[in-house]
Amino acid sequence: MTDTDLFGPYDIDGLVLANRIVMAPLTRNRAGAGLVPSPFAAEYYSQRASAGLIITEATQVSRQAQGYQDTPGLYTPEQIAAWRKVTDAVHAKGGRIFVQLWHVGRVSHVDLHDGEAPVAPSAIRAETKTFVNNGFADVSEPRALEAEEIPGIVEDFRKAAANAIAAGFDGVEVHGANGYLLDQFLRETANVRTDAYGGSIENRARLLIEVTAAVAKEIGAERAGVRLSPVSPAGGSVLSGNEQAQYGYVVEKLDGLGIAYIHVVEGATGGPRDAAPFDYDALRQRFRNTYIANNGYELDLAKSRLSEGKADLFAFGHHFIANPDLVDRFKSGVPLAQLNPATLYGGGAQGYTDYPAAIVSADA
Ligand code: 8OZ
Repeated sequence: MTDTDLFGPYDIDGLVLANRIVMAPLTRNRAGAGLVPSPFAAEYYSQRASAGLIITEATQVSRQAQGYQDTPGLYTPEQIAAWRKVTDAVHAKGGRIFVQLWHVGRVSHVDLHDGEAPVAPSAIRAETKTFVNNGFADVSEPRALEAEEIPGIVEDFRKAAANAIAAGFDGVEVHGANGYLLDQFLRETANVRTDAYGGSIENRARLLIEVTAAVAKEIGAERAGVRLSPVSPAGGSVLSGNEQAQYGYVVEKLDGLGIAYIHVVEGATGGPRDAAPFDYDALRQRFRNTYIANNGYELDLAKSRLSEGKADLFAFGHHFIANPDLVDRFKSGVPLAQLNPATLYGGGAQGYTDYPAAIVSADA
């Protein structure tokens, strides 16, 4: 579309979004028994349905994929049924919603896996913490995945993508960012494999590309996106200096798959945008479809980057927590509310569905 208004519609391969503002995926640790999305999730997401696109909190593709307590899954009939309530509520308000699918890999804890080690490309522990047993703990020592286990991981993503469609989602975002399994495979500092999944730029990208290809084949490339965070230290990621080449290759391959979008965390996730030098424009140039920009955006920066043609859509994370009506506030200039950090992770409705919309008069 040639329209470059942040508040105007945007068409991703036939899926029309009401505007170019995206709700970024946000982990809130409120899943219930059986890791079904919380009973409040339908209300929470539908309150935010005026976003052009909602991307859900990261959602496990399997039991092995879990790394934090009370994060939801999409691999059981109960989880599919509970997510259906969420997608119905969002669609009833005219919104669009993709589910973000993840496998955490080494960012996990033995207590979430009956005492067994989390899995990773290589047996290298991440320097990071997870939320487990109602507190923060160092992540556990992982074990390296056997080559024979890798097709099973691809299959878990494929099945979860099929489940996403059964649950009424408009599409799927593959979580390839923030130090989780697919990101771990991309980095020399986490992946020292000597098989087809390590040792070169092409080999390190293989799992992400295989997963994305399987998802795209299952649900249609036009319904699949991928999130990347080339230079973020999130999840204990350690940079090697070859990120520009590694991610350039990844994006070229994703372009070849014809997927709907890449969603790029620019800089350190939730931190400085200039955490490390990186040419994001070079990624945008290599990808013909939609580029979603994320991290540290405010309204002015989004408007200027849009007018410069640097991105198509802009994902806002923490602003959407305390401002369910973020799009209206941006349009009308109503000041943004600040979130309460104490209610970010875990708990119930408080700090989740009780942030009010600002009352904006019809002619504002
Ligand atoms: C914050 C807390 C736990 C998980 C990510 C899924 O960084 C997350 C996450 C964020 O992508």
